[in-house]
Amino acid sequence: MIETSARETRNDEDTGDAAGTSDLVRAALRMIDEAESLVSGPARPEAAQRRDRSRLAVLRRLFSRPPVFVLAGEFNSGKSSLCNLISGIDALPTDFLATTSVPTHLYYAEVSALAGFTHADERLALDGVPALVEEPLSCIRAGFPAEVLRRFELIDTPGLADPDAHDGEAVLGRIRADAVIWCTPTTQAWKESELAAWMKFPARLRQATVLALTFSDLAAGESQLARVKARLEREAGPFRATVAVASRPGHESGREELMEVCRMQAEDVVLQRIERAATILHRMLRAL
Ligand SMILES: Nc1nc2c(ncn2[C@@H]2O[C@H](COP(=O)(O)OP(=O)(O)OP(=O)(O)O)[C@@H](O)[C@H]2O)c(=O)[nH]1
Ligand SMILES: [Mg+2]
Repeated sequence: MIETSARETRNDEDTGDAAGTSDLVRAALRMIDEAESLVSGPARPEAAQRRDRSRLAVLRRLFSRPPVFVLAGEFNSGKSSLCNLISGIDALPTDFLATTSVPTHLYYAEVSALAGFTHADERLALDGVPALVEEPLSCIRAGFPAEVLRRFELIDTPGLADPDAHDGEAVLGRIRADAVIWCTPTTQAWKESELAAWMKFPARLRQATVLALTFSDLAAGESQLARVKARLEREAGPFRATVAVASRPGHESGREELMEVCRMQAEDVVLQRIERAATILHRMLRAL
């Protein structure tokens, strides 16, 4: 069952400030529309028009979805709990035993929608995110009316170094994302094995990584937390930011700071998309 909770009310604060980014996206889409009318001039050969229109359709798709953050880290590092905290919905099972076994993509939908996809891309209806996936699913897609998911989507992943042998690293390699939230537990932060796994990400994703120091409620006071954070900022990364968070119900903290950093990272992704679109449009229109 998908449970909604008091956390949902927190989404209110996430609604208003998406305007900056969506203004940019709207402007980019207008630019693409204008380019379409220019490339569709009657004097141009039909084949050239078709080719340019299909390129413009690819560009439009670039702006049809918000940036995607993948939550990565070792097993039991608090990834699913953090997904729930960010989205404000207790969508994902979190337990020392409820191991995430397939990537779960959370996106905005006006009405909640949940589906599993097999490796042959067959769609299976689900009535909740299962704690243990028995069908041979390759991923789960879960839509929720959580405003924050309009600004960026989240993919929860199987943990790395899992003794139950979910091949987390292979799964991570197949995921298409724009940015990373790497979860590392405060009490055992940033092990060699994490560094090794993170280094396998392409540079583009390493540069777009936010390090979430999870389980910060278990730190022995603020000073230990500050020490761990300072050590990581000095010795690990470089990351976009290092943010201490706690997702334990009733002891949550750090969500606002994490959201702010993720919003800025998501805006950077949108700006990069606009730059890419502008370069392609410029080339296309110069050739007219
Ligand atoms: N005290 C505390 N417990 C947490 C926190 N985050 C998660 N937990 C607990 O730690 C356990 C594991 O959390 P999950 O969110 O399932 O961890 P995960 O990384 O998704 O685990 P896998 O899917 O197995 O890789 C659960 O019992 C959570 O309730 C936190 O910030 N503080
Ligand atoms: Mg999990």
